[in-house]
Amino acid sequence: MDAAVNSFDEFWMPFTANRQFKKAPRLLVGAKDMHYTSHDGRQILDSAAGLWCVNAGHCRPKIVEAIQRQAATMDFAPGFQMAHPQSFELASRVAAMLPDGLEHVFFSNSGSEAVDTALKIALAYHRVRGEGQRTRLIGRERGYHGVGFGGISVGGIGNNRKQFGPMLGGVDHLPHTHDLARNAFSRGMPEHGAELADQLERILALHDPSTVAAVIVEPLAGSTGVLVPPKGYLEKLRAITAKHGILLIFDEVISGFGRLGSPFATDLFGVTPDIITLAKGITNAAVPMGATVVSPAIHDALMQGPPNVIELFHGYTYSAHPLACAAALATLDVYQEEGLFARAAELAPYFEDAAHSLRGAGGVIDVRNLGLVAGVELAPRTGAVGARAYDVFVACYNAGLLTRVTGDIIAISPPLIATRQHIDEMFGILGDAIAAVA
Ligand code: PXG
Ligand code: PLP
Repeated sequence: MDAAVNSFDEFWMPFTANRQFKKAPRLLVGAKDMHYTSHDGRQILDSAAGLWCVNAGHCRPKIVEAIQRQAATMDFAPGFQMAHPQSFELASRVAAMLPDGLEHVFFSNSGSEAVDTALKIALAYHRVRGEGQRTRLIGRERGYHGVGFGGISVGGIGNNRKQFGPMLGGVDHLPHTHDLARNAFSRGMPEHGAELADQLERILALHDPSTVAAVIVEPLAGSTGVLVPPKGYLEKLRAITAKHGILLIFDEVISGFGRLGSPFATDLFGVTPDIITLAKGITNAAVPMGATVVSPAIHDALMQGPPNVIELFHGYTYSAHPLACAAALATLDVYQEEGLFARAAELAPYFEDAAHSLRGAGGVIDVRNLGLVAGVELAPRTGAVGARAYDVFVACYNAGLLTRVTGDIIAISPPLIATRQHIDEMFGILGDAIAAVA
């Protein structure tokens, strides 16, 4: 396997300590099903589904062939005042998978773009209905909604915001729901914290509800380190937003496509938002794609005015790119044919037990889980937040396991094709690494 690199200087790596990485690079050069091949020829078990996105496992032939076929048939078709058939087919398939009330699909190329699209649609919707004073957006502390200016504005991760000035005006944030004192070592949804949703009423009273366009949350927060919603919390957010005519946006970029053992988090929690954002698993990550799915009320409100006038002045060169559509259609076939969402649900109890076997390991202050996602939180080293988990990540990688680390939390979210043996191996290597690193 040729993994020679002439120079590491020019490529500015995303969300990476570039200088540290380039001194001891970790390169991946191949992938198949549950494993990567590293540049030094090792098999690396993928407990992160890449970056929470390769839900059907790597290089699945059906998806590979669909992309190859599409690339040879029609590489690109303009999407403005033009279209290609697969874009309509995919939108119908995605809408059919989602609960009633989420029916119209706007395509983009990433979760960040799906989020910016959702925020823009929310503002446009209120304006077209004569409620243009609804301009405020409410996110949540520790929320991750990508890296666009809209996404970091409603996002709640300090490091992702501090370098970039004032961002969007008129944004406020709900408190996060992480509560180790009351909820540590919860299995599934934590008992405590539903009342945190009532903070929304406080924020609305401050700004007046009539100025607020939308509330956006991840139903299960992934990137910040796996925060499972407290029992009753999302229902409260839904009730409060509905009461005040405010749109509720669920960012399901991670929680969608089977990660929680249901098609989407909205199914599992039985709470239907007005807008949902998707990306990652929609194409099994084989081609970048994002999607924003809206209710008929939002769509229909914007389909007004003279029919020859563009209804929404928004779109990306690569919206509904033919290769992404081909990859997505094949991916949805694989999910369906192999029953992968049900498989995730079946595996979830075994996965939960395996994750919680780390309770009591040195420095582990919490294990939390839902579906096929788990977060293992370590006590930070004094004065060096994140250093301990980073060392665990490197130790795991050297022992043949890819994990994902944020702060002092290790996230495990394997492809949904994982076997019990893979799960044993994942938590075995992770437990050893935690013990070794200390
Ligand atoms: N919303 C949510 C909920 C996400 O998790 C995005 C939006 C942005 O998607 P794009 O495709 O623009 O990256 C995400 C992405 C991690 C990690 O392990 C998480 C994400 C991306 C990269 C790393 O913390 N989530
Ligand atoms: N910048 C320039 C100069 C462009 O011409 C375009 C698109 O035509 C863009 C940015 C936006 O690119 P995209 O549509 O791929 O987001």
